Formats: sequence, structure tokens, C-alpha cells
Amino acid sequence: MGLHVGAVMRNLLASLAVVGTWAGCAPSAPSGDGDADGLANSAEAWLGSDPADPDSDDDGLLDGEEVGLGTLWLDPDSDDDGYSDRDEHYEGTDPLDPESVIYQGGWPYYFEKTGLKGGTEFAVGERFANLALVDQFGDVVSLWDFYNEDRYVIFDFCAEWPGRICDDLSRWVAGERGAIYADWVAVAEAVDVGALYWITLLVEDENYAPVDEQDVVEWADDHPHDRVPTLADSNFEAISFTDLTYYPYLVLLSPDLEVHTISSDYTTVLDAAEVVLTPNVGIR
Ligand SMILES: [Ca+2]
Ligand SMILES: [Ca+2]
Ligand SMILES: [Ca+2]
Ligand SMILES: [Ca+2]
Repeated sequence: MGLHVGAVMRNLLASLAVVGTWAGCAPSAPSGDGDADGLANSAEAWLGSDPADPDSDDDGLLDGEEVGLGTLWLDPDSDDDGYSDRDEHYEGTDPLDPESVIYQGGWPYYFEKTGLKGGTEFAVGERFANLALVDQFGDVVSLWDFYNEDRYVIFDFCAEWPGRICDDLSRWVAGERGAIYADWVAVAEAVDVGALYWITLLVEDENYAPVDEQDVVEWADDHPHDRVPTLADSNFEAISFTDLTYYPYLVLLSPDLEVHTISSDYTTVLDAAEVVLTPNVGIR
């Protein structure tokens, strides 16, 4: 449908361009393109876009670009799949097909991440490294895509071999709310509603060997949660960055992905998460 509408619009704009030529305006650029978005003011009047705003829907694509691409110039996410037209165009997914997405898991995407600094040192107040790790859908996930305005992030470094603790923790996040984690119910609820990002980084399998992509598929199947990416730290990139040696190990990050709390005791990190979440949980 979107493609069809786009084609109709392109034909219509071609007609308008002809009208502009008849009116004696400059033939090289759209006549009277006050906001320099590639559309004549007369075309914008017809399309309903803002002749004084080059990007009427603020998605990062000019009104004229959107007409060319066939995307909606008054809707930043033409196919309602959660990824903006600009982000999809940039990443090469189809902005007119909701089945074509940047991450099949629906994880966030941060267009400006290449402008972020840091990521070279693991310490409180320093930004975590921008590693690219494969998730349970086989997508390569950039950690800096989780950069945001108001949601804290927990990295849960896990291995299959320690037996119950990593397993229990992931089961708890997935919804098996056992008594041992009752103190941090606000943390689990925040993950459920998307007020806190929980990212499981699976590092070693039951034989102490690096996990492969099948291991994260199975871990995610055994501990299913729609909002939790399970990433394969197959080359020990993440665990080496942190210099950690045991599991489970939680790291709390602030929304700008700077390390907020490190502790050898994962319950200390859950406590810290509870504290930073309390205002958000209270008002939602
Ligand atoms: Ca405009
Ligand atoms: Ca736009
Ligand atoms: Ca989209
Ligand atoms: Ca899409």
C-alpha cells in the first residue's frame, strides 16, 4: 500500500513540477522551495507537509526524500514496526515493510551512537565498550544501541556451568518469581514494562568453552522474555573488557551507558537498580 501511494505521489509531483514550469519559475530546482527539502511550496500545500520545515515528521529524512522513497512524510515510522524511516533507510531494512526490521527482537536502535565517546576502560563513570554480539535471533547487536534518555541497563554475565545461580537469575527475569528474589520485585517488573533494559551476556557453556550461537538460542528458549536480548560473548570480548572471572556478574549502567555499579556480589547490583528505579516505578 505504501509503495502504491508513493508512486501515485511521485506522478502527482511530476505534474506539479510541470505546472511550476508553466508559471515561469526556475526549472532547475522545485519552484519556491522555501525550506529546501526538495519539494515546491505548492507541492507541500497539496501534500500537507510543512513548507517551512524541511522534515515535517522529524524522522531525519527530508520531506522530498520521503516522497522519493515512498515513505510517509507525516509519520516518522511509516510501517509502525518501531524503527523510524530514517533508521531503516540507513540500515538497509524496508521502511514500508513491518516484517523487515533492524532487530528481530525489537531492541532499541540509536542512530547517533557513532558520535559517542569512550568505551575504552571498565570503571564506574566510564562508558561500556561498544561491542557487537550475536543475539538469539542471529542478529548482530551493537551495545551502544541501548543508549537512551531515562532507562538504566543491567548486563548479566552468565555461564551455563555454574548451575543454579545463573539459571535461577534468568528464570527470575523470565517470570518465575521465586522467593529468593522477592526483595527486587521492582527490578523484574521494570524489565517487564521496558523501564529497565536487562541484557544477558552468555559467555561459557557447561564445558567452560565459549558459547556459540546455538547456545544463546537455547538459553533464550529456556528463559523466555520478549524484552531480554541474550547475547553470545563468543570471543570473550565483553568478559575480557570487564576482567571478570566468575558468574553471575551483574553490571548496572546508567542510561548513557556509563558504568554505575560494579560489585562482586550480584545482589548489591540488584539493590542499586532498585534504588535508581524507585522514582520511575512509582509514577508509571
Ligand atoms: Ca517541508
Ligand atoms: Ca521526514
Ligand atoms: Ca519502520
Ligand atoms: Ca520495516
